[in-house]
Amino acid sequence: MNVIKRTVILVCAVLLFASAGFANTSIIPKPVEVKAGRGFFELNAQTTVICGSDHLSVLKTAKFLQSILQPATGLSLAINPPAGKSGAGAITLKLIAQDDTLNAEGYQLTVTKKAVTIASPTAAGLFYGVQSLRQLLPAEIYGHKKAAIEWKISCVEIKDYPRFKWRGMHLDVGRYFMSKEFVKKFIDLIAQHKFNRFHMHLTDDQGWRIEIKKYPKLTEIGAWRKETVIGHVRKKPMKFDGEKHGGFYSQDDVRELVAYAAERHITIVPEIEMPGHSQAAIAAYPQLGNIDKKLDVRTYWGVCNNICNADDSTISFFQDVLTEVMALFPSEFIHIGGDEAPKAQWEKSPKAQRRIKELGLKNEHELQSWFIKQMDNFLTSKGRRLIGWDEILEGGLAPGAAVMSWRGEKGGIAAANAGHDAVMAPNSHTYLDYYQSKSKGEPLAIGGFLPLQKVYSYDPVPKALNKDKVHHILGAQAQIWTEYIETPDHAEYMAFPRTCAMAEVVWSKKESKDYNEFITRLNVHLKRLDLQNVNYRKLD
Ligand code: TNX
Repeated sequence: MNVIKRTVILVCAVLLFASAGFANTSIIPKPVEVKAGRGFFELNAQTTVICGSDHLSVLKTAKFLQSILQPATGLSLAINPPAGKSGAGAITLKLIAQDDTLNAEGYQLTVTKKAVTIASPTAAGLFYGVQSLRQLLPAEIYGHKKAAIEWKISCVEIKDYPRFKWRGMHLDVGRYFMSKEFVKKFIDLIAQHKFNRFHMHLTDDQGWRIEIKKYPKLTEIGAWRKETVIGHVRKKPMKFDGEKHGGFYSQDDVRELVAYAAERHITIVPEIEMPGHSQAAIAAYPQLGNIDKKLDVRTYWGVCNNICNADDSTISFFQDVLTEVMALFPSEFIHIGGDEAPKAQWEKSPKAQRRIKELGLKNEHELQSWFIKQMDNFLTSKGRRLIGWDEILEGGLAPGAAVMSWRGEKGGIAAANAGHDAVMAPNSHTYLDYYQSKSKGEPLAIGGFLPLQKVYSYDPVPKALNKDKVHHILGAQAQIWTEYIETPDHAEYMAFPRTCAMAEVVWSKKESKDYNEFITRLNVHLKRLDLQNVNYRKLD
């Protein structure tokens, strides 16, 4: 068949499909199964939400649905109205038994002319069904103001469930503090994309961002730096802006964010860096360091030699910090960083060398590994699990530890082969601080090149991994490091639309991924982001 004939047939097929009243859906991440029906359900003042009343979590999802439909439609849908007043035009949320065809976070969404039904074994699944339902409505549903349009939902049958359990987005609030309001907006956006982990990088050389009651100087001193380097650190001599930068989340702020995320079925995974990336902590409490010189909160970027010592008092210090962290964050996994801790100061420190001998260790890598093991034992004894960047493999992995593989896939593969869980976060495919295009107009970035299509192409299961170890790959995560990202607008620019691609990496079936088709849906989806004032990067 020649190209012209093929094109004509395709166009006819599309027209036929459209004229028969079947709708195209543009849901991101792409659902497992979508069967388009005929006709539509209309949302109007008579529409009600039915959810039973036995389960608080289901009622909460119903209220969430009501709240997201209200601004644009102007309707406040009645939830569980008195008998007799319901029935026609209802959206029903219901819990069902889990079966083999639907994993715990899966859902079924059925839209007929008369009713909408979302069914799932869990409240999380119902929530994802609600997010899909929202995407079936006209994009205007995402607007903050009332829009005078007909709220039609095309009839459809969707069966959907995620590919991975860990669907993560990370945000570095250490380099630049990000306001609670922006963090909430970010949580909202990632929830719309069905992510379920939000990794908050809370501490770094340039700032400590979480109030710790036992050690108030961490935020009194550690949350503020006197100035920040201007431009790329590679450009020498470095210039500074002379302006104070900083901020932190009080424990009340943290509780508010954790609850906000939980309502959206997102677990916040807190990260407290140790023993490296800790200069802000050392500036606040100099006894944590290795050298006599007084240190400031760091004012420029890059791997830093000033790491913490491995004294018992330092171990206790971080365990105290983790105690407060665990009281605030219910997450099973607590991230202890562990990356980029150069060993130069330990090599020179008589105390560190004595420690290595005392403990019968071979070298400084084993000392770091010993340090991390103290945290692993501690977290495990409290019923939590440790996760750290792949450097925690060096010098031996702590027994319960999970690995976040950032320097490519090697760390994840090694961890899985050793029977540990891993989250894939390779800088090659998931570092959203890298340039997204080679065009001259891009804002200054740390470096690298990670276009949308490359993010989309990522498969979190490494090809080199044996089948019997695949279950150790919990999922994957995209990172937003903020050395060169000072404002929410800029963070959104780097995050979107690459986060939309990442959503399909961790949710959608590998076999169903098709970049061109994704772009077609993305073009619809971007309107949703527009209406939420997301400063995404426009497609080329
Ligand atoms: C490496 S990824 C780091 C971060 C930087 C990032 C910049 C990791 C565990 N460490 O401290 O912000 O590169 O891309």
